[in-house]
Amino acid sequence: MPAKSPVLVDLKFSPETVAKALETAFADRGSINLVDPANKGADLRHVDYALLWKPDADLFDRAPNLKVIFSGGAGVDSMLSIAGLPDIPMVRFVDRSLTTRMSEWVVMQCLMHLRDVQGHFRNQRQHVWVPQHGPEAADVTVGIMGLGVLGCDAAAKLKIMGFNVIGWSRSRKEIDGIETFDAGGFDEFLARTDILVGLLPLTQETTGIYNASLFSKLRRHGALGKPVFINAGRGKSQVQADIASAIRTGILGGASLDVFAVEPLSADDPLWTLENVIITPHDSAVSDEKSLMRHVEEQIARFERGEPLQHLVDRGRGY
Ligand code: NDP
Ligand code: OXD
Repeated sequence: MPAKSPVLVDLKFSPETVAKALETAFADRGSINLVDPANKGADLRHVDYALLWKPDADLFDRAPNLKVIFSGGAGVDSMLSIAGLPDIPMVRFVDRSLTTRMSEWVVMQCLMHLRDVQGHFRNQRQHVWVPQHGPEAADVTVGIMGLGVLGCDAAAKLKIMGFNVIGWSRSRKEIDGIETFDAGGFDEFLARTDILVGLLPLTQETTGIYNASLFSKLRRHGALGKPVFINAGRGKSQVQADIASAIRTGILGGASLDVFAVEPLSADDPLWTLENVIITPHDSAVSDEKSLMRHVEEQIARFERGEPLQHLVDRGRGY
């Protein structure tokens, strides 16, 4: 039997992190850790499978015989924009742990705004005692844009916390206990939303979708007084100047942002210091490297058994 081709791994983790995860992965075929400077010039012509996150543009010239590409992340916008990307199947990362972490972040942000945690922090710093009597979750409607793997899980967990949850996606979804909308119902969806949660992939259609016009259509005078914007999808889907301006003018009462058009967010960006804006450094749901390797092993095993790959990227749709 011919030897199995090693898996090429080029991720944006440190060489040590990748080496550690590879210690227990791909035992039957081996791997090439391209993050390790010692392997920079490795011969990649015989490689069938590559696990990648934002690789160098010449990688596909160096590895011309790839059969499947595995994305190191759930979002594939940066992978799809690489020049010379071969026309072979691409599998994105779908994982229980990543999904769980994202839902933790989304639920936490919704609760932070519901219970005005920022206001309590301000009072605490000034040693002032101001009990608040805000609304309960059931008085607040969370509208989720993107009802995919992450949006659906977040919706279910927000429901458990008592929020009224509605959702919007390209194709209309049937989800128990959650009212759903498609493109035709966009304005109605926005008009009902107190807290908007963005869990969309970045595509041509979703670039700049979170903008001043959208913010102005969110429900005003709901239980929170002013609407709140939360985004953990992709930064280029939001117009950051519009977020800053909407916060300053009171169109938005707050925001939680995990993703930015340019990352890291520049130290002098006004978003850092705006009242009621919570910033996290794109760590709402970091891919766990061991889970990532396990997921690739499972998909390669399926592929080699002749079974269909799961979580395939649709290049036409862009996600
Ligand atoms: P999925 O592909 O499972 O879901 C995407 C959802 O977005 C689908 O419901 C899809 O609609 C909807 N959608 C896409 N385009 C449009 C559009 N033009 N109009 C309306 N709805 C649209 O993705 P995931 O849930 O797994 O992940 C979502 C995104 O989250 C990723 O692409 C990534 O950018 C981001 N992410 C961020 C992380 C972070 O750490 N901040 C971590 C992981 C992911 P339909 O169902 O009809 O196809
Ligand atoms: C992803 C991410 O897409 O971490 O997985 O942003």
